[in-house]
Amino acid sequence: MNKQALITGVTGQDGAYLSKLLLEKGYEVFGLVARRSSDSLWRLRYLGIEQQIKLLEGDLLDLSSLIRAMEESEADEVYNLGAQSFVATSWKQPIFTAQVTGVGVTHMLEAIRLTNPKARFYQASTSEMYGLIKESVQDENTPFHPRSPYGVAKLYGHWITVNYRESFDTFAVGGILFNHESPIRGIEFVTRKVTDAVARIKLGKQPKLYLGNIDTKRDWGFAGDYVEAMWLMLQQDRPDDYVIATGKTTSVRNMCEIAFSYVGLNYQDYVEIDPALYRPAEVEILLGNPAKAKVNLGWEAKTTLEELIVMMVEADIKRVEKA
Ligand code: NAP
Ligand code: G4F
Repeated sequence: MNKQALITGVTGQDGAYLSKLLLEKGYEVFGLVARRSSDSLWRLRYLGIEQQIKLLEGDLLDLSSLIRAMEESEADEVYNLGAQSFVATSWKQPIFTAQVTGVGVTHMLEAIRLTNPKARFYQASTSEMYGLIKESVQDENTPFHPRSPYGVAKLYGHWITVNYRESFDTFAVGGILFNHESPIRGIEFVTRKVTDAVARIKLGKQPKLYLGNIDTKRDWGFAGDYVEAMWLMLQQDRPDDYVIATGKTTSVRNMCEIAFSYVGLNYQDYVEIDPALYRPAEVEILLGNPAKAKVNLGWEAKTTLEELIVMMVEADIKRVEKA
């Protein structure tokens, strides 16, 4: 019999790629969708799967809607990807971020405990929890020191996941994912902001690109690779936490160089620094060690940063040409 999966955050980047993967594996996929006044299904359409997802209305802030979603989906696996996920916004809306990104995790765990305690639970934890890094390469044993209200909320979400595993024997895992991107990444995140600008500049529709701190470094991978790791974590004999990363780090500056040079431009001619885009506290560098995932899950990143950026620039050129 086919398995059922419930995905919160199904309209986001990872929700769309994970839905596609699970559909390919024969799952019945239910997606929790928060009520929005404008279209939020464009990513599911982009991947050609909108009609195959069973959408359930609900919100991580509303426990009763999560209980109903658990009952209606009869989910064997729950992937909690829903969050206020943009770090910069978390200083402007710290309480909202704490509620959705932090306490929302407990709402989902409670809904599982009250309806189907045997359901397996994936929590979208993050490398942002390392923040002011304590080790030059971060793994599952590296201490955390979050640097944003988002990171703090995610740390709560991570520990409540561990706590339900230890308290109630919930099959609950925390995937500590480093930055991952794709052509359907939100435009506010730096990779997509850059690839979109490269397309517009190349096609004569935008003169400059304004960025904040371009000397920070991130361990960037492709979202399509990373959702495979989420699924693998829930197929193991016992629940555990895993770092998912490429093991390589690159500065925003170098990422710009890769993107602009792909269309024959020099980033230095177009990128301007806007101090207003600097963050109150910054995560200077992230670099993950995915060794445990390789050994236990047989997972490793397949797509290089260069391949990822080319994929994103090409998709943005097509979009801008069509617009
Ligand atoms: P995303 O594109 O920003 O998607 C976030 C999703 O959460 C959207 O579907 C959004 O719905 C939904 N959401 C927001 N508030 C909600 C609420 N109150 N109730 C229910 N759903 C709500 O994020 P992503 O990049 O796919 O990331 C997925 C998850 O992984 C997030 O939890 C993120 O924090 C975490 N993460 C991401 C990365 C990364 O590099 N991408 C790395 C580590 C961890 P709307 O579309 O309606 O707004
Ligand atoms: O693309 P970003 O906004 O991603 P950030 O802050 O690393 O967070 C992303 O990855 C986390 C995993 O580590 C996720 F948990 C989180 O949900 C999100 O998906 O910024 C990357 C870097 C930062 O250092 C930022 O200061 O780029 C720098 N940056 C420089 N100029 C900029 C800009 N970031 C953005 N968004 N916009 C700029 O103009």
